[in-house]
Amino acid sequence: MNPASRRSGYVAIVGRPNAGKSTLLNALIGQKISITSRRPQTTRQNIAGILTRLDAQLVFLDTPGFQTQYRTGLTKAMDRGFKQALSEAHIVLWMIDVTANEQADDELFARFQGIAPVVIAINKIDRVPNKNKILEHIQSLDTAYHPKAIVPISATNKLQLDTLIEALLPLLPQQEFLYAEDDITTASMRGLAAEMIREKLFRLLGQELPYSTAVEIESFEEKPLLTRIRAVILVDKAGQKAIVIGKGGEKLKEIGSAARKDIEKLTGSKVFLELWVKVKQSWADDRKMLDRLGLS
Ligand SMILES: Nc1nc2c(ncn2[C@@H]2O[C@H](COP(=O)(O)OP(=O)(O)OP(=O)(O)O)[C@@H](O)[C@H]2O)c(=O)[nH]1
Ligand SMILES: [Mg+2]
Repeated sequence: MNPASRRSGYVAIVGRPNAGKSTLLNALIGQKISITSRRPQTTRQNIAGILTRLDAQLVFLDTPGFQTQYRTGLTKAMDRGFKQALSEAHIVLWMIDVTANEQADDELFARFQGIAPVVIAINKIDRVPNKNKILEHIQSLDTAYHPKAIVPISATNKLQLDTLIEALLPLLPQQEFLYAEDDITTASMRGLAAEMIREKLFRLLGQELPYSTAVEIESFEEKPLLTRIRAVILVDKAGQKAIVIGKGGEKLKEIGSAARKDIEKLTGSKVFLELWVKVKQSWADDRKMLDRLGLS
């Protein structure tokens, strides 16, 4: 392929919390690099997933779900991540959950209108047996927002992902690839490990507790046969520490073992994961702590 005819660029995946943005990123890349859960606001920072084809490279930026209530330093940092991705975007990929009550979203659209071409992906179509309903959504979104394309997809079932990629390709600028052809992400293994642990907190802890937690990697030692990781789970209050540890340490064991399996897939080596729980009051408003977590 003549490099002069190559296309490449950034595609910011934006949408309301829980639309399926991170699930889509993983499906497109074919590997789990971004964490997902049934809870809204799982993603806290942008993560890039790189898809390289013979003549094109798409760099997808998964972003924190768009919200309007910014109370803590953490949620403000999440909004900055969203803005940062939009400032880099050559294309905005707007994901809409077809099962959500509100389809029209002028408030979100106003944030990226006019900055880059917009493609809408209507996600979770596997949950809508009535295809006419999907057609109606497409029509009303088309009339309201005039995007370059609207593609109904299912990120979990990997439906219509090729059609989505085909809709994005002609919108990329003609330029040399931005990353090496075999790169799949810009995130470090250390950062990904922290995220895999955080995902288990979102999936295995009840109620509001996951929102009070963060994960910091204290040490990360990568050897050919074994990766040794020591990580700290931060909680906001003393009472939460006991819940994360669980009776006889069972909960922490469950979290550690599930996270270890994911990290082993990423590193391709055996992983020894040591987990600790520490109380760090108001960490979500502590600038230094957010810095250390890469969230500022
Ligand atoms: N049925 C169905 N569920 C889906 C699909 N895509 C995502 N989900 C589910 O929707 C939930 C949210 O998915 P995420 O990928 O974490 O959503 P997100 O948009 O990244 O959410 P935030 O990071 O919180 O903004 C998870 O339980 C996914 O399994 C889909 O195509 N069909
Ligand atoms: Mg997400």
